[in-house]
Amino acid sequence: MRRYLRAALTAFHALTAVVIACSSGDGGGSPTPPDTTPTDTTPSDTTPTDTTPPPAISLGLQTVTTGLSFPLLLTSPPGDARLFVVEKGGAIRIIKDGALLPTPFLDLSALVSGGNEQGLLGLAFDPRYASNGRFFVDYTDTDGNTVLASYVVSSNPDVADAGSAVVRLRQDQPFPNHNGGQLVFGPDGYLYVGLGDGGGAGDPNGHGQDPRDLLGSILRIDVSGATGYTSPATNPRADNASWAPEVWNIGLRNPWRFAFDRANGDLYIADVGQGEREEIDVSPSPSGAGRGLNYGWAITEGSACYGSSNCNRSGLTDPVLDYTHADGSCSVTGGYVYRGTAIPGLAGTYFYSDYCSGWVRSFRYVNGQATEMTEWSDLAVGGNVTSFGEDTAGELYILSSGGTVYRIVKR
Ligand SMILES: [Ca+2]
Repeated sequence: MRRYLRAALTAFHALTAVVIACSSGDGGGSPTPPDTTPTDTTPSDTTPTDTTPPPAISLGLQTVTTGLSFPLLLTSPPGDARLFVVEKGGAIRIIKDGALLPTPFLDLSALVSGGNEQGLLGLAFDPRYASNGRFFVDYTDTDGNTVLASYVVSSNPDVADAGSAVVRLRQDQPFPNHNGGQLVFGPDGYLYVGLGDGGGAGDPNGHGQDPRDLLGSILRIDVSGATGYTSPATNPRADNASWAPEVWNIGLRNPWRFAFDRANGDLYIADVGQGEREEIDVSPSPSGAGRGLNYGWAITEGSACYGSSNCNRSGLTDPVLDYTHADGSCSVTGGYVYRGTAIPGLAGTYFYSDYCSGWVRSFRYVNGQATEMTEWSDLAVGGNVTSFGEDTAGELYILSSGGTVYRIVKR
């Protein structure tokens, strides 16, 4: 069953978040409610501006595996049929020929911290993984700081070499929350790294708007060497010396998943809001795929001024879509643009969710607008949605905090 989003927005979801890996809550190791800063601007949820009906497709969930511990990410090396699933506690698990392998591909549980928004948060396989066996992880270490490290596979293709760690980048985290953690290789071969604003409520240190530091940004770095990284000369610093060499864009609070449309290179970012609004940003490839953009935080939260009825929006890029917490939503979970082959009618459709509400929605980005905004009631997992996944064929998955991986299928 599918329905237009306008009607769906009236539904109330009473789910309550307790442990949120990506939330607007500002607690550390214990469950805390989201901090709410009052604002006197309450524009309504973004509503469809295009009435094109969504595709006449019925979708459903196919259970791939159960019993995982707080899965946060699913990905695959290029051309590899296996599914690699990141568990928050530090393990990377493999689903091979439909079966969850008992031995983790890699277990970093001794290295990671365990606060609500901490742990093993990101995984990306080198585009040349088939030949170099290299992959990258992002986690918060036992001191709560972000570590980006590379590893290589062992002689057993289902087990990584745990002794092969090369730390590429470290970032101090002033607070336990808002650690970002997404790692994605862009179509240009560079590694994109998501970092939140460093945490606390309302960005107390102003990292979101500061291009000189790495927090509140997506970074773009070259990790093709055996150690360290370099910053591409084509990064925004080329135009503005005040920007740190690594920084690709600024004004993000906690990008809980971003992805490139594998067909055209458009960048989709889901940025978690403070206490009022969740947003999706789409930055087309022909316009630079987010290069040098300022997504607004903490001047704006979603489409509204943050903490004020007025703000200076000069130079800010507004989201293509935002939604409020009115229905019990709390924290956006960004997904992927469907580019698989099993459901051709979904081509170009971007899926996303909300951690607390658990609904699954989609839109198609056309001419700068979100169109065909749809809520897919048959894709609701009945719990918290931590993340989406994309396999090498472009098929999409939904991950629940309860430990189940679902594949989106046609019914
Ligand atoms: Ca924003």
